[in-house]
Amino acid sequence: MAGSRFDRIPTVLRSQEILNKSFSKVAKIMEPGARSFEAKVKKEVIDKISTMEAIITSYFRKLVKKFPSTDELHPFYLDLLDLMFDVNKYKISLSKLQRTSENISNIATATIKKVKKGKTVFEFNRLLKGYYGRVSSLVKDLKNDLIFLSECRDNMKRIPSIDPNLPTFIIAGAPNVGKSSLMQSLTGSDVKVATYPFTTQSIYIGYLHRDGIRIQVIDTPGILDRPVSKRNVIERKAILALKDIDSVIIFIFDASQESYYSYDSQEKLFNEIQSTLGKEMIRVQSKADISEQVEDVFISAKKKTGIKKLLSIMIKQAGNDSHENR
Ligand SMILES: Nc1nc2c(ncn2[C@@H]2O[C@H](COP(=O)(O)OP(=O)(O)OP(=O)(O)O)[C@@H](O)[C@H]2O)c(=O)[nH]1
Ligand SMILES: [Mg+2]
Repeated sequence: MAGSRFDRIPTVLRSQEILNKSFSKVAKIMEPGARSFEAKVKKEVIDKISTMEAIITSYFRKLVKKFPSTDELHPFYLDLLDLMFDVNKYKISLSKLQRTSENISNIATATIKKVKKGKTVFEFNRLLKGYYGRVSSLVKDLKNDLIFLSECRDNMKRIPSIDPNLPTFIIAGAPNVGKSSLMQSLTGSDVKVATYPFTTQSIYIGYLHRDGIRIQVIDTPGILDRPVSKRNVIERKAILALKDIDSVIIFIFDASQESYYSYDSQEKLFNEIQSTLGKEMIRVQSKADISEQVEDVFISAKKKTGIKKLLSIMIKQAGNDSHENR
């Protein structure tokens, strides 16, 4: 399976787990003897307050940092996330984590100040208890946000890792026309498999390097092989997210006897994909070894003919794209 670009998001603990973790750390704190019993307890209490603060705030800061901010996400990912969960709620939950983390720091600082001024063990313990109470309730207030973010993470990990900034070619065409065979000829073994959200399909993401350019090729079996209008709403939206990726479609026609689909119906699919995705399309005819030529670009993945011509078209296209991006 291909790693998702969201693989680095850490596990989201539950409120109670966060508290248990920090309480068990804090319980181990023991200061060596000091001038007096009061001085020893004072040191321990201060240590407990700042240790608890450090554990919890560093965890929340890590979450806030590792969950991608929606402002930085490419529209392709944002569109898919939007289908998976409430993106606004996601933003709010993350900012609550941020705010709680700041609150805990402030409370810790204020409490430590009071402890420093305090005199009696009774006072220290009362302040510590008060601090624990406030921190616990702040963390418990995040219960639903943490559960929600954990679900977001599970969903995000299922998104295939497509690099929207690379020159990209998406292979489309009716079933069995030779999409995967062409992919194999173009990219060799540098291919990752991923499931595409809301479809039962896998997509294959491959790379090739030519003239210092890295090119991404995506094979979409079962995704762009029948009219998008025949999909249910959510499947259609998931497929339409591909629109966000600046790409060119390599559309494969099969005119051989093997083909299950008439040339006419393949032409219809071509038009349908062109109008739904609104992308530039390269017409490629496959299985040259067993077909009569119809299209200009005529390849055989089996006999490795015509691939060079297609590659040069792709490289030219990719070169143009990277010029525009400069
Ligand atoms: N003779 C010949 N057969 C080919 C060629 N390319 C593919 N095939 C055959 O056509 C069949 C389908 O090839 P695939 O590459 O799996 O086609 P696909 O479009 O990926 O199929 P789906 O993913 O099922 O839609 C296989 O039996 C291939 O061996 C070719 O250039 N020449
Ligand atoms: Mg295939």
